[in-house]
Amino acid sequence: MAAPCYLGWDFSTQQLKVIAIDEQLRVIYEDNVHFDKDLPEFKTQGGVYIHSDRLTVTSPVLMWVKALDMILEKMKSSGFNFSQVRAMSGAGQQHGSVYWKKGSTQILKNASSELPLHQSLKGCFSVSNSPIWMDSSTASQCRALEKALGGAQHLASVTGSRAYERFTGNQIAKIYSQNPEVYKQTERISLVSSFAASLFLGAYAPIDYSDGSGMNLLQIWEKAWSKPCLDACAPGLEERLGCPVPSHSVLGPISPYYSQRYGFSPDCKIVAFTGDNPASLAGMRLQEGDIAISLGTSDTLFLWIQEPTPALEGHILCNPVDSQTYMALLCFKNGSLMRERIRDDCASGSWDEFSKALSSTAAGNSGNLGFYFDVMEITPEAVGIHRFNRDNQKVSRFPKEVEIRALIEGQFMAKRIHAEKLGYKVLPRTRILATGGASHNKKILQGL
Ligand code: 5FX
Repeated sequence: MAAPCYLGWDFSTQQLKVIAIDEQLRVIYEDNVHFDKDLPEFKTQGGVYIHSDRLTVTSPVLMWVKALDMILEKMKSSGFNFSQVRAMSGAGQQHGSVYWKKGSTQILKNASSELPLHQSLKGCFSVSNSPIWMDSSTASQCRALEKALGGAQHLASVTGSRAYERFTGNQIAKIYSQNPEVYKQTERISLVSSFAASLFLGAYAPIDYSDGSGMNLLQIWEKAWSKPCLDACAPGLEERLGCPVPSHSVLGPISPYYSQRYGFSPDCKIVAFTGDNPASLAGMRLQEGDIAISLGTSDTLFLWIQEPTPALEGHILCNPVDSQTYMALLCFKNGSLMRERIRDDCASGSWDEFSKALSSTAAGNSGNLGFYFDVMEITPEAVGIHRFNRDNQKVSRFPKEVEIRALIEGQFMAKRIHAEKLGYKVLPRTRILATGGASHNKKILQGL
């Protein structure tokens, strides 16, 4: 009998990825389908459509289904042995939503193994372009939700976050208010993660607590939908969302479609899918007290937290590994783009020179401090460059090496301060795990 293995899927913004691991957690197979490159017929850029208002951002839901067909065919032709897969789970970009038309559950269940899945499912979606996390077109729905809940802080205390434009409740409210007919035809609303799990399950998969915390709809303490939030967004929403479940729930066996078409064992188990950030927390094996920092285009910081205090900045999500605890998530837009800009202005575009400047200045930067936001920041909502000298006076410029240290120290102090506002306490055993492009720079890591 073939050695058991486990599949992990990642339905992310730009691509669909899959890995297979064996029982020693060794990666034995990896593949991906890049939406722009491999599915050019959908004409996405970076996997998305940015609409003419510059605020609305969507992705075609059938592109995700077709990507799954394509990656499974690639695995098949490379000789991957599907029968050895014991279980699978996965991650999806957070906040995005999928709208299933009335009657789709039957089509999902009875899809013919003679056809690729996207052909069977092509009539299943009442909204063909799914709103995703990059969307910021729901400002009025956000204000209405905060008002209905008695203010931003109260909404944060209930759901873990004040109203955010990308959060799914506000997206659903927009669809309902702009197109009540479409909403009426919708029998189920999935997150990208639970939508992906549904494709494998051949039935609507429940939303998990962690990804469900990114909707402005779930009471993170009780782990049940908040009635006032649901009512503020759209009528009849509870029945369209189904009951949320712990993120590690085993949902059931794989749909017969996959056994017939690809040779999966009918016993292969589908474990609930979750959001990409909660999945990273699980994958990096974070423990209480640890902080993970992903230094990418934007910087994301997430931590395991026991006693969170939801605030007006940042998000508290249910912890995907341990339903009794929480994770804090902070998103900073001015990450690598800002570091690269200062590197270009102050270090002739060279990371070496940038690192040398950090070495030549002392921690604390002799009291000089700066905040650097080229684009409107998420945490905090602020823009512009603000420099202060040791006497706390605003100044218009710093010497180059002072500027470089001010940027790095400012970015990392902000992460700590915002994390502490959410209830995080730095402990002697705190580990900081860094990932993403800029984590290769040792001098930047020393700034941590
Ligand atoms: C988190 O709140 C986000 O919006 C992003 O990190 C998405 O999850 C990216 F997929």
